[in-house]
Amino acid sequence: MGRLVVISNRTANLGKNTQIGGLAVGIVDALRKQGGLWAGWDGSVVDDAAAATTKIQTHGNVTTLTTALTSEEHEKYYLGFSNRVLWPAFHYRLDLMDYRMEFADSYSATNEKFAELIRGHLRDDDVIWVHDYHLIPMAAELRKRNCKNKIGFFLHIPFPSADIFSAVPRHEWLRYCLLQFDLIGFQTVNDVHNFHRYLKEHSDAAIISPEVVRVNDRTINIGHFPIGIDVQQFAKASARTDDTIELERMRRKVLQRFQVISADRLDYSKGLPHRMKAFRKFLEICPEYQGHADYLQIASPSREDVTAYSDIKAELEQLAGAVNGRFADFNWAPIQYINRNIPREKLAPLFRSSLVGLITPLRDGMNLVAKEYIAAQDDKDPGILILSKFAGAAEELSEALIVNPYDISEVAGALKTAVAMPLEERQLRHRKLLKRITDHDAQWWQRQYLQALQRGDQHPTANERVA
Ligand code: GDG
Repeated sequence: MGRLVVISNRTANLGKNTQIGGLAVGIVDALRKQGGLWAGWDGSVVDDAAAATTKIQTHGNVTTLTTALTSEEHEKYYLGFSNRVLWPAFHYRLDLMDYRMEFADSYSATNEKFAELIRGHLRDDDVIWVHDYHLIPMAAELRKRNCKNKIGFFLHIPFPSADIFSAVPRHEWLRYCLLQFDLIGFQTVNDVHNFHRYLKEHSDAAIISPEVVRVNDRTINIGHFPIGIDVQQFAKASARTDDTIELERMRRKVLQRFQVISADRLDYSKGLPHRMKAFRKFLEICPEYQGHADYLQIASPSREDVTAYSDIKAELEQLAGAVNGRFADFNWAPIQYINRNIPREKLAPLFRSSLVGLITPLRDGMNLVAKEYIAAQDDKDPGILILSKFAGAAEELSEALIVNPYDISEVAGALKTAVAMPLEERQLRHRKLLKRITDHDAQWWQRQYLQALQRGDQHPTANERVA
């Protein structure tokens, strides 16, 4: 078997003592097993192309190949086409899409630059796995450079409905690029359906089966591969004692209080204002919980150079202030809002000490926080997950309280149900959820994907795979 080559917008730091989290877990695991190369942007921005040096670092059997973006690429490829066009559109926010021709041109040119850099490091038997919406043209660019390797793509964010995707300027070109991959992996069955429907309505691709599409002389495999987490690692981290969190937990116990927790990147797709309004509604309809319910919202800063992100930040600050102003007492404030990145080793025990995980994005490819919240629970006294039906995770996590995040009253009602839920019911739901995320963890995800990519045409049906 050849090496695995992963290409993603950012790479993780593989140096010693770094805590790897989120989607990097599965990727690192696959790279270490198979040995290989991880290529992407090093996170730095330089004034001009001459200053963008390539860095090659080796950690055991994994090499990272990274380079800088120029300020123009950062502005147009990264903030522009990736995060002002594709991100909002794929999250159903055409109103926030800000298309400019130079964004698309830079997106294409930057993919070309990465392909050119990576091509020189490829071997004939490498298997290439490209990640996410920043790099849709990567296979097309590599094919232009005579690369005949198996190339797979995995989309971490939702694939929107056909109408929405067809509203993205240059969607025909994006479709052409997607169809240069050998395997296109999505998070959910719903994403696969959306992609099929788009192909049926907007292309002459022949849909041979739910998993196989043919265009001209190319056969492309399609599948859904719900991403998972490292359940054991997260559970272990959650059980570690953290003095300040433990003290807070005991204080709440004495005062008969409980905590509701949310942790997200501060992104408009995560539905944070709707969530705060739902918590406010909960305090209105259940006045008996005033003085007893603590809502902790951790919102780590994200893409602050994009206007839509600074707008949502201001909206949240205003909302948290208004709710606290209305309900707080001298010894209690309902909302604790943290707009900072919290160390990973604190997140897990915070999840464990919270009675409710309130995860209600307006749209999300998967949502790893929902799975992390489950992994962190104490099975003797587990908390309850309230989950948006528009998170990809809702397809798997049906024992959560599934809600429509746009319906503030429904979410407030789910909070009421959650906090009053008997222990036996919480345990029953938790057992089922924990089993599901353990069966479908990060390793399972990368194995399923890579097996499908390596097998080519004959990969099993989605139902067989998930069974
Ligand atoms: C994209 C897709 C898909 C959050 N706050 C802090 C922190 N986090 C960590 C969480 C989790 C990760 O960041 C967020 O992952 P999500 O999946 O929830 O969301 P996105 O960042 O939008 O990820 C998403 C994912 O890709 C994977 O395919 O599920 O749908 O949008 O791991 O714990 N980590 C630390 N401090 C924080 O304050 N350390």
